[in-house]
Amino acid sequence: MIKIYQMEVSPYCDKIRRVLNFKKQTYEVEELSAFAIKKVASIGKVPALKHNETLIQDSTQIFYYLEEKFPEPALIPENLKHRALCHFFEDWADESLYNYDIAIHFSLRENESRINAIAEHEKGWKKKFMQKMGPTFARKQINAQGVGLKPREMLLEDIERHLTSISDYLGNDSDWLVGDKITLADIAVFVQVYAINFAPQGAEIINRLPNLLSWMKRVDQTTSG
Ligand SMILES: N[C@@H](CCC(=O)N[C@@H](CS)C(=O)NCC(=O)O)C(=O)O
Repeated sequence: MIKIYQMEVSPYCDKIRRVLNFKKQTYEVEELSAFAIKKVASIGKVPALKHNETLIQDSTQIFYYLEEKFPEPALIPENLKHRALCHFFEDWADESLYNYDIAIHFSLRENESRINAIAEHEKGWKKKFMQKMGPTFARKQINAQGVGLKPREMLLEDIERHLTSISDYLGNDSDWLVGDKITLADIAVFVQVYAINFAPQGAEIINRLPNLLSWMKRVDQTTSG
């Protein structure tokens, strides 16, 4: 039995759901209150995944565990250079792009109602607390990381540069980021771009990039449950 402990809105949880969908594995999800994550996951982050009696934390660790347990269809290329590129894409998506998802929603204060996607899973005072304080906590996180300190214009320029780079890298002749099959790289990058697309400024950029748009549709169709 596979169970994902998640917050639905988290791109890292989306990543793991999509990996399992692609591998045709059935799973349960348990939505965690932000206040309860530590009780399940010692590192204090979701996703965590339980497979039989084994608990794994961190989406990268979870991914490699799943790739080993359920090797077909593979999401890691055989070619070593492709494998390395896949790793670089995943790490860039997880460690860089993610911060732009948080920044576009919470540095740009007109988008901070995005917090409701998290708060709707809380009850009573926790819901009110999350609605009121969630944006402040998110800003604290990206300010400490650095992206949150960038002025609005610089932030949007950065995001445009990142998204345009994905689009240009794909060109109009590549279906996938690495090699000729879907890999972890596509899923890891897609979930972050998908999250950025919820902000109107992100959607406005994405909608100007036809190669990116058609790739997003392809990844979504291939990995939806
Ligand atoms: N490197 C981790 C990052 C996971 C992560 O940052 N998860 C966020 C949700 S998107 C989280 O659990 N935040 C809760 C918190 O920081 O309290 C992974 O790949 O799983």
